[in-house]
Amino acid sequence: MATSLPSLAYCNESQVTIVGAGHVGSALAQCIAQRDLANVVLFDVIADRPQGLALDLNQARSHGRYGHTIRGTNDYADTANSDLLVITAGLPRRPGMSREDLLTTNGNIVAEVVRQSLVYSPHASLIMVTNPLDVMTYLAWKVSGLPPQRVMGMAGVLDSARFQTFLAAELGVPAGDVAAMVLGSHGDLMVPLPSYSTVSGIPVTELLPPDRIQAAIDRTRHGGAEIVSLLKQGGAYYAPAAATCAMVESIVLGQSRILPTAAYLTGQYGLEDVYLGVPCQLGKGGVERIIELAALTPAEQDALMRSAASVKQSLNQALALLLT
Ligand code: TXD
Repeated sequence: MATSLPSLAYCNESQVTIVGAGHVGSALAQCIAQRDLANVVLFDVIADRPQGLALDLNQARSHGRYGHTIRGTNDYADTANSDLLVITAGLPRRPGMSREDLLTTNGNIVAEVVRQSLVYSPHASLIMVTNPLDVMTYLAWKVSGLPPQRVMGMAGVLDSARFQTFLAAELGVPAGDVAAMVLGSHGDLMVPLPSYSTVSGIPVTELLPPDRIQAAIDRTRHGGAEIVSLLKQGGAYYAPAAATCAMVESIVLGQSRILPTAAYLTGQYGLEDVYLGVPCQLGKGGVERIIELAALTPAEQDALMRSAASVKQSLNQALALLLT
């Protein structure tokens, strides 16, 4: 049984289903609710958990002014007619585990939840969050049969936020003044771009010595693992939820923001048939435009190639494992 309270008449009627009411899923529901972006359905296989979270979130509403509904359910039928599906279902990393260790387990979960959710919401777009991100996004796209513009992955917004945080700390400036850019895969081979990262329009390469930029890059690369090892159980969820919420907002409100997104490449950056983090314009139709940065250095372009090669290798491994 789904829990429900009525929405207010002024609200836009977009519906976002979050599949996986775990740490990231529930924090994302809260973020969407607090920004009053859309009606939210929280789905999970654990009996009663999403219903309990939805009740809790509904009771938090009395202190805010948001009027969309938040429902929790274990029945896919209650997710019907969603405009956007956010998939966070799967297992998170435990200390010492790589994202690739999650390949088969999460591959099977992702394939199942994508198929099931699309039965009830065939017109939805899809944001993948489950790790290993770039591989799971490709898998979700394959299983979905949707045009690639409607299937994308969240990682670059989070990795850029981490880079932004560490650059701000190095510079002693508010993190909000830093605009940072990280491309490539979600993992150790991500590609932070200092020359495309700025503080009030000034490239950080003009503000920090190379060794301090490198320190921020290294910490960004291991930003997820640093939190996993501190928490001992599970991984980061507040920043991942906030990053996903920025993508949800741009799509649901048709903002057409440019956000680093795992998108399907068809020749951009010399790469094809792979999902990889690149700057994209996100709007009502999903990925509206993929932006090719014209001034990558040869080292950055090489790093992007290495990143893509590693994603393709994991993808082939995943497809082989899932098909046996
Ligand atoms: O940048 C990024 N993309 C990421 C990715 C940042 C943070 C977390 N990242 C990955 O998201 C992480 O490695 C995991 O693969 C997912 C979810 O992380 P979370 O921390 O939220 O994991 P939880 O708390 O274990 O929640 C997962 C939920 C849990 O409630 C399970 O019961 C549910 O997923 N689950 C399912 N729901 C629906 N259907 C099925 N089959 C299912 N299997 C598990």
